[in-house]
Amino acid sequence: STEREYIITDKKGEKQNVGYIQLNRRKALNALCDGLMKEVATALDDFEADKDVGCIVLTGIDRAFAAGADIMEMKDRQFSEVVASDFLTSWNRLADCKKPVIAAVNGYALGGGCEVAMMCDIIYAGENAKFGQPEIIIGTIPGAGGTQRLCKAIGKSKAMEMVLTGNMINAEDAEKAGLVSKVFPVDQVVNEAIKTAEQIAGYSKITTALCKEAVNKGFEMPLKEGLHFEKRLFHATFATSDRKEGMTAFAEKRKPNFTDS
Ligand code: CO8
Repeated sequence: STEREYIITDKKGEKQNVGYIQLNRRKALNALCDGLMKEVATALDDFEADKDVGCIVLTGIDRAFAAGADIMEMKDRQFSEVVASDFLTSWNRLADCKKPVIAAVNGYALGGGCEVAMMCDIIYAGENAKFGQPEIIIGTIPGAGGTQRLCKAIGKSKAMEMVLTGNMINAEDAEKAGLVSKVFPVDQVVNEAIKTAEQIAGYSKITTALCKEAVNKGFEMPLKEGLHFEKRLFHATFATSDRKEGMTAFAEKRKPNFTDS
């Protein structure tokens, strides 16, 4: 594994086909400072370029996935500065990742931490996880999806309650609301995420990328357009060898041998 200043990266799974990123800024409960997000972006670049990696797991430490944007770094900034530098827009690197990303969340996922989890494709949570958008408490509002992705994930009333009160919800409620797909004991979340990631990484990487793109586009399009886009991507799979191989293998009652082409 490679230890950088704020993160640890590694490759996991029996076939070493899972990219692993651990946020590791323990002293500040993984507050997402500029340096940390830059390291995450670099790690994503590396894993996207790595032909063996088929899925990525993003996790934190037991106490915190991430306690938000770095308040110390933000507190003295002015409007003119944040606008001119398009402050925190680089975080979109995660949402734009073509390979599937699973967030394995233990402890606090607050503010930007909750938003980073929501930029991932699947969220697994440990029993101690706490999700919240507490920006209102410090005089600002969510700026990376907390008023948008959260609403789409759990509906308006629950999302409004969270962003207007700043109150946290626990893992069980997050699962009930549909924010996370599964809850596990704290010491098992990462392994479970890696297991699912290995399963996903076993499929054709072209197909998983198209599948992810179809789901995500649906959030941005009217249903009719989304269905059209989906249909075209479905048609596009017929231009791949992996589609032919997958269906042929089924007919021949054998395992497919995908070549990502
Ligand atoms: N930023 C910087 N430092 C932090 C942060 C943070 N978000 N959260 C915790 N820390 C630091 C603390 O300052 C403390 O440092 P030190 O030991 O040097 O005093 C250390 O981490 C441990 O924290 P606590 O002592 O507070 O630990 P507790 O167990 O008492 O409390 C909490 C844990 C509840 C998580 C508490 O730390 C807390 O409330 N943190 C702030 C949570 C928060 O408000 N997050 C939202 C930040 S705003 C945001 O994310 C806006 C996103 C906008 C994105 C826009 C993108 C375009």
